[in-house]
Amino acid sequence: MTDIFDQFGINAGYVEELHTRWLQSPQSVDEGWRLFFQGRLEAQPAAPLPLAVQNVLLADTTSRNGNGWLASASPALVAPALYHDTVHESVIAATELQSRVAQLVNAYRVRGHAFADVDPLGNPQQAPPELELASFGLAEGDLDKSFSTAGMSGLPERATLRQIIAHLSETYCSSIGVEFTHIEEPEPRLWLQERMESTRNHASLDHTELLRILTKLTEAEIFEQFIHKNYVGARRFSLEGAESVIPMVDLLIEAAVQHGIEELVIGMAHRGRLNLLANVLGKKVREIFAAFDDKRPERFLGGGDVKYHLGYSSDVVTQSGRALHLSMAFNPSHLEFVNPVVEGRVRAKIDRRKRKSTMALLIHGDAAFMGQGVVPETLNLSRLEGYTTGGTLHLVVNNQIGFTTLPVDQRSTRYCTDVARMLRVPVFHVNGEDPEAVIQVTRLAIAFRQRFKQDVVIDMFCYRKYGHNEGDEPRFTQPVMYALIDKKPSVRAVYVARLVQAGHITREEADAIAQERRSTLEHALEEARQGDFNQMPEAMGGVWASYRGGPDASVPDVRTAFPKEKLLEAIDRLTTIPPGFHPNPKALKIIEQRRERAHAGQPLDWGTAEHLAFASLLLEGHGIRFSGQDVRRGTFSHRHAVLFDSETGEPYAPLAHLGDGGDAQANEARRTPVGRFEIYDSPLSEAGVLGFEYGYSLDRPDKLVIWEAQFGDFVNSAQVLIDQFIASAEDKWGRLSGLVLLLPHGFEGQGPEHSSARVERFLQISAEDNIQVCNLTTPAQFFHVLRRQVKRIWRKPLVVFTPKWLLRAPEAVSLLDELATGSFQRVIADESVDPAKVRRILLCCGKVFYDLAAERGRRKIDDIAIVRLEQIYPLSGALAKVLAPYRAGTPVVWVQEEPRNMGPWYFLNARRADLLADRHPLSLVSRPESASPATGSKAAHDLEQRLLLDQSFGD
Ligand SMILES: Cc1ncc(C[n+]2csc(CCOP(=O)(O)OP(=O)(O)O)c2C)c(N)n1
Ligand SMILES: [Mg+2]
Repeated sequence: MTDIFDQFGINAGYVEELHTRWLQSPQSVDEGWRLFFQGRLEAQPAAPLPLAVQNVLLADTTSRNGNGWLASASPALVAPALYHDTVHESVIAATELQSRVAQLVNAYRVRGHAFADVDPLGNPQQAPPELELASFGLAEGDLDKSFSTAGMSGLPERATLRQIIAHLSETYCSSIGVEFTHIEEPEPRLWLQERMESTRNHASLDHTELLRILTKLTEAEIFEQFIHKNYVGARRFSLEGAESVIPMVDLLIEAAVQHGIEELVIGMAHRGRLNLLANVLGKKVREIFAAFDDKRPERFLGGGDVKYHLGYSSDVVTQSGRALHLSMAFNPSHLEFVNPVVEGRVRAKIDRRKRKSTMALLIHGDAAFMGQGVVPETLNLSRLEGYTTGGTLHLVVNNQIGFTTLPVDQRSTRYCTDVARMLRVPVFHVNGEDPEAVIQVTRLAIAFRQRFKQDVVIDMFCYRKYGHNEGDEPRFTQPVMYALIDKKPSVRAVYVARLVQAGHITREEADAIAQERRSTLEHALEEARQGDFNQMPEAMGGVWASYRGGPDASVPDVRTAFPKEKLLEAIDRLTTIPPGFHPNPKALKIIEQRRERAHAGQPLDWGTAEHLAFASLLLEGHGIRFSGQDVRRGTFSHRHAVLFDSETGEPYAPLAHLGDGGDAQANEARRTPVGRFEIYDSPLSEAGVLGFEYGYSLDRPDKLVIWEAQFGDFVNSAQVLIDQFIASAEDKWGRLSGLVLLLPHGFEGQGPEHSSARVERFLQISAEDNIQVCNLTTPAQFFHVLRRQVKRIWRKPLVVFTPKWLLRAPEAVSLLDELATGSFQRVIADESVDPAKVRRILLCCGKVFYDLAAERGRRKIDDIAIVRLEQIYPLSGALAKVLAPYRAGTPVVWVQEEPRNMGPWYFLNARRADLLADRHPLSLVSRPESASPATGSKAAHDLEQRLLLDQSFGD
């Protein structure tokens, strides 16, 4: 049949699909198609289509056969063609009419959402010209003619056009508008279509379920009203106008459990957060009220967070009796940045517990979802091997306004969710004033996610009863919108009226539910006023129970050496290539050299030390997860953690095979299983990927989790993650992370953008021992610092400014013995000079050490010491100890390559007394102040470098 399909051009795939259907059941396709497949009809050019129909066709032709519109058009349209010859004229006429109906059916599927009644503030639905009969060459007179309903669900085999339209209109144009015909694969598209058409997109709900929706709506409304009355003018970011969120998430929990989900991680912003915490997660209301009362300032001096950013977790017992663990992620004000963090957490939970199923629920605002770049960065992770979490459920609380900004000024797209169309997943637009429709899309969404493991988006249209917060006046900017909102009865009131009218409940019953809720809140308020409930977030338990935060000095350092024979054994394994694998010869040479040098006792480079740090941790049972742009090979070609077969392109990661083969007895004898090694080249995203890895580290303190920037400067694309999460999470939320950031840094004449990872910024946010900041000079130090990060029970993010040319510099090397002994040195003393003779101490970190050492050698100087500050933060007594042998008063000169206003200078100078124990004067050698980190001229760079050295050694 190939030739026959080919004549349909871009629709060939679709016709093939129809043919398969016809083979299975001839009646399942239109008569025209039956005749065609029987060979009794030929496809020929058709008359031009009415303009509106062509528009519909154009509206969704995103894929070869992904066009829902065409899904039941007859050959006449698909070719496009008309039929004649062997069949009678009247069959042609009937076929043609049927095909026009088919066009109409598909127009509803493709475009119905544009005319759905989803906006509680909107005008009544207009008759859409695109869906009018005339657009399809149909007329009033055809309404009562009978047509085949093949390909539709929920109707008898034949129905009148009138019935068909009523069915479609209810399914696609009432309180739910669905975008789904852009999904490319036929299976999910048809799956959804069948489910929606067979139910006319209505949830079937029994009396108990209706009452539950009402109860949840009531709880939502009364909660807001109660706070409004008792805490006048206080910010709570009311959910009023969007109360359906509460029954929605409540139902989601029930449905999730039925689908076998055991844990839900929720990321959301301010709007309605307190309401959800109280009415879904079961946070004690008295604690929320106590936070409004804010009576214990002494507990929060300089720390903690506002109440609507706090996280929470609980076990909720569902109606089925099964429990679901719910975690609401701590969240900064910066909208949407919590998304990748939640995804990373979910991935970590999935990785940790294998069989158990965890899902992310991200609740967004309409303005933020469309406006923030981290949204597509996160969406883009959803189907990537290293980052997928099996599908996220997105709920956009679309109150049709930002702070004061309306959609017309917010976006160039039709919907605030259009950014999610890039994933080709279903987007449900739903009227938030119709809670039952919200329930219907929620059920569809979770069933879809479970079945197809993809993201799903619910765009819940609603409104915002007050201003951005309760003290804000929305009528300055939206007088007309708010005149409309002021007149609206509440979502609950609308629902009560509907239930009463349908005879499901009486008004008295509805009032009783509200009254009961009010009394509960009254009681909680009394409790709050009598007890002591305004607490800092709870200390961490569970997987975090054996780890510590707090001051550096409160947790001992650890030995990080690893036995030499085991290192040699590891390097042998790492350099053993499986039979039949053809590595790139250059890469092979690099890794073979690693083995040879290690065995010969020759110095090892950075890449080797890194591999050995990883291997040693894996052998001790620790997992490693490493991601960033091009990290598998390494931007500077120094890593080669993954080799690629020269013939097949297949990857092979030796570190992931450390436990393979070998002596079976030895493997057996090994008490701890070898840890899992994962390394992923990430998308070209900083905020999204760093957020993901940070989130991952929150749930896997046992693992070494690393993110590497391509060049260090790119880290500022993820500044929000650094300021709002990595640096401050312990202070605000009591949450720890052992994440490692590797940031290539160093002035090598490559220009303004490839020199500086902005050391100064990290140091500015260094306080309370919140992070560790290191700029190292040897591979051994790198080995030990990576191992320390896992072996020590102290969990703090570690920022390592990593080298570029030092990766290959013959002087920046370490012996295997240095890995097999000792531990990380925060400061490296200068043992090459006699302290008694020293007249000046140069203090530095990172690469400039080698420039200084070389210059000192050239000048044959023996009375200037060079001391390396390997860990710049937290500062410790280590420097004072190293300086102790020098005479008090010996000048210390901080030498940095960075301009004066960058690098560690300002930070260190401000702490000079502590740093030098008041024994030495401190001065600076650096590049002059500069607005950009480095020059674009290599020659100018060299000149500057020379001046730096002259100043360091000159008198
Ligand atoms: C990144 C960022 N920029 C600006 C703000 C300030 N801000 C807080 S809420 C808000 C409006 C958000 O609108 P939307 O996303 O629609 O949520 P809504 O408040 O309407 O629920 C703005 C601009 C912020 N929190 N985060
Ligand atoms: Mg909004």
